[in-house]
Amino acid sequence: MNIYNCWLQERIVKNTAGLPLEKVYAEKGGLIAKQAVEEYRRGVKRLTGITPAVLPVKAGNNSKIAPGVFLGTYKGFEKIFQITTNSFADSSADNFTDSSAVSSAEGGFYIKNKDGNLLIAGYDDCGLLYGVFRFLMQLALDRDGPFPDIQEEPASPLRIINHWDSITGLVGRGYAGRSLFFENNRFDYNKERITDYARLLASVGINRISISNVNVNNAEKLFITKQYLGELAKIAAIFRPFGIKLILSVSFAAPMSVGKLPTADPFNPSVITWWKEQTDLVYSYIPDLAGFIVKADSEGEPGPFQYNRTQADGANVLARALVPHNGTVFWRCFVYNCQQDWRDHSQDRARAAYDHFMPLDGSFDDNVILQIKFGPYDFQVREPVAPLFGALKKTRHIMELQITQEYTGHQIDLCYLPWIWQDIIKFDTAYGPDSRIMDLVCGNKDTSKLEGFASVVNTGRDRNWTGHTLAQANLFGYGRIIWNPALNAEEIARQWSDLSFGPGPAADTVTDLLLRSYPAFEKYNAPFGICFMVTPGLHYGPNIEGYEFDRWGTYHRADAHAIGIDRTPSGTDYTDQYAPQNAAVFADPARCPENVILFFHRLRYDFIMKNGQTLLQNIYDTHFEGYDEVEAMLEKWKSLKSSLKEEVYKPVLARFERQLKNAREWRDQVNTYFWRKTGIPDKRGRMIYD
Ligand code: GCW
Repeated sequence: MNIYNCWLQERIVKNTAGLPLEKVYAEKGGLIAKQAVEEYRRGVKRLTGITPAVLPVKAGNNSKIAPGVFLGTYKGFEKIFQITTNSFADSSADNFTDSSAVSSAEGGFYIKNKDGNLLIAGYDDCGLLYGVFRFLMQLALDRDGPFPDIQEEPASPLRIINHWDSITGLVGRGYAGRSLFFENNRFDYNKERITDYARLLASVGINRISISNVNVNNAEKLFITKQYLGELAKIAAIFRPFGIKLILSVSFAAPMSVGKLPTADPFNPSVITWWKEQTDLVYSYIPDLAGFIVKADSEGEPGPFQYNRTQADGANVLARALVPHNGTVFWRCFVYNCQQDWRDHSQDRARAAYDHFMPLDGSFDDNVILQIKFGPYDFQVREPVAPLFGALKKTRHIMELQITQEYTGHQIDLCYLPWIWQDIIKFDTAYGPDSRIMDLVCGNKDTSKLEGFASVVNTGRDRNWTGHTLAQANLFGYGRIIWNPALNAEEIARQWSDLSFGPGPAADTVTDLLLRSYPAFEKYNAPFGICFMVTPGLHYGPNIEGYEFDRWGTYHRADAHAIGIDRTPSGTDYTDQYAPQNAAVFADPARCPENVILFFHRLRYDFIMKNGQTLLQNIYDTHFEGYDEVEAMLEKWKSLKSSLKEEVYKPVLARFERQLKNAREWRDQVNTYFWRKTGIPDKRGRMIYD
């Protein structure tokens, strides 16, 4: 494994299917289609050593020419090979006016064996690009036997990466070195590296990217001005051939901070005009910009509340400026009171997103997309799925995930995230039939407004991109699972390990480690969905009462007898934000899933759980087990010493060693905390410190 190449390793494979790889016949196409041909050429060279000859496809009879691989579009191949693509969605995508509203047919492709040739066809140019990457993935997996026919369409039209990078070079919640794009208060990047990044992202289907933080600081506010637009246009140009469009983070108060107006009130005519003119300017530099992302009225960022306007009023003023350019506003729903008083039990932060946004369903313009964190809090190790999903009927929206391991071990601890994403994606919102997140995202866009996913990414300037080399699996897994939510975490782990290490015993071991990592992490972390027992600010390592008397609204309120917040009708009634069936399940401790039971209930420590043991004993047990698991994982990694290159083996070893220390702190601090509170010993007499 070469740590830089991630899942696009150079490795000679067998081509047992005997594919005619040497000749590639390419239909004439645009920028992205040309990139697809280039990716075919590079990929085949990387996997076979062959440099294919690129020849044009000729209309009419191709039977006389030497067999080869044909790259083109459904339409083209319909004529040449009489392949009908009825099974695919029709071209109704053309009816969409908004650049971010794509039908799921867009990006679709098929790979088909035909008379000794292999055809790779896209519904559109992006589809061809994805088809080529899918073909290369299959080739790299090096399976025996004939090459399979494959046909895919992305489940999620929007597959977005958000960077939280700052122009200073610092990456917000970044654990893989400095920014790939910025350093020292300016754009500073290696073009070749950004091209490689675009390739990596496109190879797993990413089609939108924002490169700077949603907290828009001073210099970043000027990204929408002439001072920086030229630089941004250059970045957009690197991503463009890979089918990835730029999204720009903007500040709601830009009319003041940038435009020097006395107000940013969305109803003020000069504010409306300012946004229009500024947006026109932005698009004169980047005509295919996907739109703006906005964090408003959240953790100190300005927003419409200041002017007694609603979130919809705020979003719509930007949306209207974007309409002439087919642009979209991605409006985040992370709106909550971060100045709470811990003494006040009447407020519940978990309710915030739904309370703010549900009453506005239907008030947002068509080119506004709400971006909603997957859970009601903030990317915790385990949270229930946020109740806006399934409930929103008239407003386009996407789900926000976090690949960067802010609360899940800082890319020091191994924590394979598709494990939890598959739970989220399979969650049934219980609004009628076919109402799991995966059904909603795949559903008819007239009835389901869930259009995809955005995720805060885990990459930086570290040579291996992700700090922890095995955290590459999370970036890969994000792309794969949102492309096809029917894939399970296990298949994805296997694919990633085989692609990265080459199929074989090392890949088997790595797959096993990935799959064990999330359950282990969850066990030694905050128990049963209680959330926020992390070190404040840093968010690595335990601090059981770190947020307990603070302003952030994330309390567990443990005393000598009980822990948790009653979010049922007898408490804050958060459960009522869910569809009735789910509300009933969550509100009933006997039926509530145990991995989130402490999110919904205040329970006594002697509450008996499904395994017949008390809650307290379960807390003790999981924390001992979590630590033991990490110990076993470390040993397992050591077994790979002789089969891996040092640059792969050693840094991961060092991380496992740090993880073990971290797991020990978690185990002992959590166990001691509850032992001190309750005075009830561990039934099995293991060591709990006083
Ligand atoms: O998770 C929290 C982070 C902040 C972040 C915020 C957000 C960009 O601690 O660093 O700010 O969420 O999502 O807006």
